[in-house]
Amino acid sequence: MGEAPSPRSLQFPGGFLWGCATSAYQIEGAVTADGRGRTIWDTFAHTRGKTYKGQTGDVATDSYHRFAQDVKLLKELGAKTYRFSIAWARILPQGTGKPNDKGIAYYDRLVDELLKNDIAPYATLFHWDLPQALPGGWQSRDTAKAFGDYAGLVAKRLSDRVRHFMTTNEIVCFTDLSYKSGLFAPGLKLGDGAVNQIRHHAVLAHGLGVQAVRANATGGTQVGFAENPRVYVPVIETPEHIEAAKRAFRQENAPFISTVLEGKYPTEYLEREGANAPKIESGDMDIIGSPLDFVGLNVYQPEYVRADASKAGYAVDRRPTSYPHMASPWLFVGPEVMYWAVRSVTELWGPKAIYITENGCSGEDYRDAAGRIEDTDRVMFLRNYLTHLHRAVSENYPVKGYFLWSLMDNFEWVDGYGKRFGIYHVDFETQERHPKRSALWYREVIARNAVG
Ligand code: PNW
Repeated sequence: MGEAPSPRSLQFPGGFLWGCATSAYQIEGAVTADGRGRTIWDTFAHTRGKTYKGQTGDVATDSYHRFAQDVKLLKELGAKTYRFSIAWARILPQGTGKPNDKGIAYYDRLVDELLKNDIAPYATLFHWDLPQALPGGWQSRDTAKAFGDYAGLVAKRLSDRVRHFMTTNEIVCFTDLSYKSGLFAPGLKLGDGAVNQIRHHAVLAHGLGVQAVRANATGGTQVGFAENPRVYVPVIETPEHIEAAKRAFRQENAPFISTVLEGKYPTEYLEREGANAPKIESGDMDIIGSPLDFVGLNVYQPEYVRADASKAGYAVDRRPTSYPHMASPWLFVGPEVMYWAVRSVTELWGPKAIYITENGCSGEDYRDAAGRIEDTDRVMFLRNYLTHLHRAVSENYPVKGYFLWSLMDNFEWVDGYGKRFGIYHVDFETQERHPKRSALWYREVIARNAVG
């Protein structure tokens, strides 16, 4: 009695891949260096009133110049892997056309530095920074085709060293948040028909990307995508609520992960959208449903669901106003979401492998007089989420690795530098990086391969 559970009881399997994640526009800066083309996020962030205090990714954490230092941070943690993204506009400044060798060279340097330090590179091909020059952006079907060509080019140049590619990051964010609510670049508010078509172009781009990576990569290269499905936690773990959670997961993510992993749009979605349903060309669904080597899940906040007598068979509960969240008001704390994300995807579609491609939280971190950053709220958050990931692993769900968002504080999109997600603190005046308590804690997790 009174004994704390031994960390050994929360041991992860040997070879579990611990890492951190970032994305290009959020960290690189150097937006005009070496021929990089303009992206829709450059334009958007420079448009008055779009981001917190008008902040932009012009400098960010200056990782274009400081990548070697960032790799040192990863090394200090003992990280086995690093998920970063490649800026399409560095590789193809106009989105299509002639490759920019200087842009590719940056990723050569980054990848070589990672490998020199025994850190496995996991590269996302598109994390929202769409080249501005592509006419119509994701409204155009040609953008999907352009993405496929870009993906093939990157695979050709990097797959001798990068063995894992993710096509897209969070399709719902660069479609719905960008073209429906207008919160993200390019900030449009289009109608349902247009939005469904944009979503179609996005899943098509993913599929073309998968095929292009396969066609151009050296053998053994794995390809998947990183999605942030809405995840449903059964209010009580009874068979009827568990069944409700599974149904909700498939229906509420219908045009995204469900369509990709089934290779067809769920009928209920097409019926619901009626005349607004996407126009599909012959062959599209086979491309969209291209088999994947792994599924990446970005896991943050839960939804609670219960069984219900309605036709759908489930009802999503409204969150009480007292429900706790982290510094970002949308980031509700619900560690069980980690387990249910993995279990729902496995039960619905049985992917070969799952990675948690993002998980982490914002906090109002500050350096005290002694220079310490005691982010005990983040440690609490991570410890609890990882405990539930451990449950998934110990029930033999095929989770192979975990990427903490984020390695360091960075440009948090519309929240600018106002929301800090890093386990390393960044002083944006001096670009100095300092470990927060959570970095020291994560280093222990990695060293012991266990949550403690
Ligand atoms: C993810 N939401 O975005 C992104 O992949 C990262 O680039 C980002 O920095 C990180 O999470 C933290 O926000 C999200 O509103 C953006 O639920 C919004 C939401 C979720 C994830």
